[in-house]
Amino acid sequence: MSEAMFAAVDLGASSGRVMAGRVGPGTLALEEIRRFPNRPVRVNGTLHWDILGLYGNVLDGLRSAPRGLASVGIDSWAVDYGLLDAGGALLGNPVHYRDARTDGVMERVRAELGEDLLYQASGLQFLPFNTIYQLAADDLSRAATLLLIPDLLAYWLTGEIGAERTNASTTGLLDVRGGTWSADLVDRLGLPAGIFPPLHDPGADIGTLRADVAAETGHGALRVTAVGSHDTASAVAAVPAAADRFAYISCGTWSLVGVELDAPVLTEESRKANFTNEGGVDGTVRYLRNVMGLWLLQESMRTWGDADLPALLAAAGDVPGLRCLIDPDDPEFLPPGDMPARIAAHCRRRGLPEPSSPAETVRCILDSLALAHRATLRQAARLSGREIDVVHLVGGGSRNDLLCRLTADASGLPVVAGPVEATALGNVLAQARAQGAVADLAESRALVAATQDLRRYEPSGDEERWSEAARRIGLDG
Ligand code: LFR
Repeated sequence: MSEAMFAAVDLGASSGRVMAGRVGPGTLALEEIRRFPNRPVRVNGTLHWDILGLYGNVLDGLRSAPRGLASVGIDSWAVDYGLLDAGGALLGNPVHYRDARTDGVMERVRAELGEDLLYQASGLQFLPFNTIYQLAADDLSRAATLLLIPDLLAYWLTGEIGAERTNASTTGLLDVRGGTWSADLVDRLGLPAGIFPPLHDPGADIGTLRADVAAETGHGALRVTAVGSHDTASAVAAVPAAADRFAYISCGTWSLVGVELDAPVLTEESRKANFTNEGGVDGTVRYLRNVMGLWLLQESMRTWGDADLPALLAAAGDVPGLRCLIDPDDPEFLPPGDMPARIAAHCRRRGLPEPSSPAETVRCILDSLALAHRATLRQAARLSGREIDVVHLVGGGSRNDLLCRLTADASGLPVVAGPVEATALGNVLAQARAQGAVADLAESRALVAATQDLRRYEPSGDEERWSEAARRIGLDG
């Protein structure tokens, strides 16, 4: 097959982009068409996504994209949703998963239904913002349809309603074995069963652009194809791994750290370690845990105003390592707000040294993330039985040279960093597969490995130093 061009809409928690991807034999190239910030807005005390602003940017991006696209695919962060009324109109603005409306809800649902029942049904880790807890906190009285964010945008583009399976797997309401909505959980929670749309897999044809959208963007009868619409599913699909024995860290606002399996792990040990079995492309299982990720740095930067990131990272590289440490996954770091102050207070409460400058704070964040990566990689290997020869660190975090190096040193494993745009590449590759331009997952990954810029970091070998630091903050994995 000759070359084909696809558009990828990729919405992250802090920025979105529309990319054009060219795929052909030996070719995989991305061009950025439009990039825009994704800024949550607090209204009447509730933190919302600016969903119309995002959709407007998607339309602008498509308008600027080259003609002759074979299709467009959409992915975004997980768990969040919009509700439609019976006429198909959006009820209210989607709420941000970091909003406080779910405070205490997970604990209540867990107590009522039992942790084991929830885990056996959905295989999902316990995160306070999972869709299941958001729905338990929401008013569903006028809701006719629930659409996860990429499905909502696809609906606006095409008029077609559906739920893409990789993202649906993050709701906590998808049966981890059967891959269908869990009627049992829906029933036990008293949720209206009719709001959950028909499911489809990556590669499915969603529909063509509505006539008004086609006219507005100038794309005629452009097809919208389902991709791994959970951004992490798309990112993992584009990990340039050549064999099975790899782990991945999809590193952006979050670090998603885990392995790819054929079957879920639902043991008690896995539940207690809070590992998740999310759906990947081709029915694979993304067995992983959420590590707080670069959110700690992003939110610190927001507090510092117009700080210069490259200069700060260079300064952090000169700060002596492993002195100030935190447990990055402490729930106190989840909401927005003054991050450097929270980090200092976290250290103070534990009688640990506090960072006293932005450079020390950045070093503290990166050392601590490397320790959390190390612990989670070890747990993933132990709990799944999968041996790990190499760690693929993909996403925006792969640009962070210091974090890549620290992760290799901490884990004692080689780290292959890149591609930066793994999610958009995974999005494009799912579309290319639907067109027959790429055969399967293995061929997709080989194409990524052959065409994208990757860097390899060998571990320095000072394991004992990292083990001692991990013990100090109880992150020994
Ligand atoms: C990463 C991500 C994670 C999910 C979190 C919240 O962008 O999709 O996988 O746990 O955002 O949706």
